[in-house]
Formats: sequence, C-alpha cells, structure tokens
Amino acid sequence: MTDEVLVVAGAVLDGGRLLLAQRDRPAELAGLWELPGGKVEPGESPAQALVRELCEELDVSVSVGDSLAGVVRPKPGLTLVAMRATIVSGTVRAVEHRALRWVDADGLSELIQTGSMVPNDLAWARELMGELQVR
Ligand code: DCM
Repeated sequence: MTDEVLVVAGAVLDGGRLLLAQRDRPAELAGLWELPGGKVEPGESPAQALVRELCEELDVSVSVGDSLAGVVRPKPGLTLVAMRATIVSGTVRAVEHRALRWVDADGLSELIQTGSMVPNDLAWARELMGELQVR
C-alpha cells in the first residue's frame, strides 16, 4: 500500500550513553524526548533513510548497525523501527530539534518516569535501559 509509513529511529550509543533529541513539533509532542529519525522515503532502505535523517537532523555521518527488537505500530499505516547507529564523523548538533542530550541509565530512567519520552519510543527506551545498566 502506498500510504504505509515506515519511520526509522536511531539508537546512537557512545561511551555508555544514549543520544536523545527533544521534539519541537507537533504541539502534542513538543518538549518530549525521542530517538532521532524519520520517514523512510520510497526507494530507500531503512538503513539508508536513517543515514539521511541523522545527517539532516544532527549534522553527522553515521554507520547503521542492527535493529532493536521493538517494532511499534501506534496506528494503522504507521510502523516504527529503531536501528543502532554509530557516529563516524562530525559532532551532533540540534538542526531540527529543540535540544539534544546524552543520557546514562539514570538519566533515561528519569525521563521515562517523568513522562518525558515520546510515548512510541518507550519500547526502545526500556530495551536500551537494560544495555545502559549493565555497563
Ligand atoms: N516518531 C516517533 N518516535 C520517533 C520518531 C518519530 O513516534 N523517535 C513519529 C512522530 C510522527 C512520525 O513518527 O508521528 C514522523 O516523525 P517526524 O515528524 O519526526 O518525521
């Protein structure tokens, strides 16, 4: 179906910390934190889309690794997946987001508990918590 939307988000981990981005839009999500990413365009693989999106949103080049287990289907026609990504060049900056933040397990836990995560991203946030905690 042509109206199926696939969104790919990046789990950027570096030195035991996870990169989160604070949304600026739409109003109902503004201020909440997410794994940065966006829609897979026709003809792109999810990995290609993630490289493009993180270049546009964070101004860095990344290499894409494996997918996280969680697949989120918040409504018919919308599927979200997350893939691991490693920065290969550049320094992240918030091009499209309100702010960026590197969190450890405690920082992520606090954002989850205070309802500060984009709801769709909670599946991955909980999955990533485990990895941040074992370090
Ligand atoms: N989205 C999400 N979590 C993310 C990235 C995106 O829930 N980490 C959702 C928000 C929008 C859609 O995917 O409904 C498209 O994202 P964007 O507006 O960033 O292109």
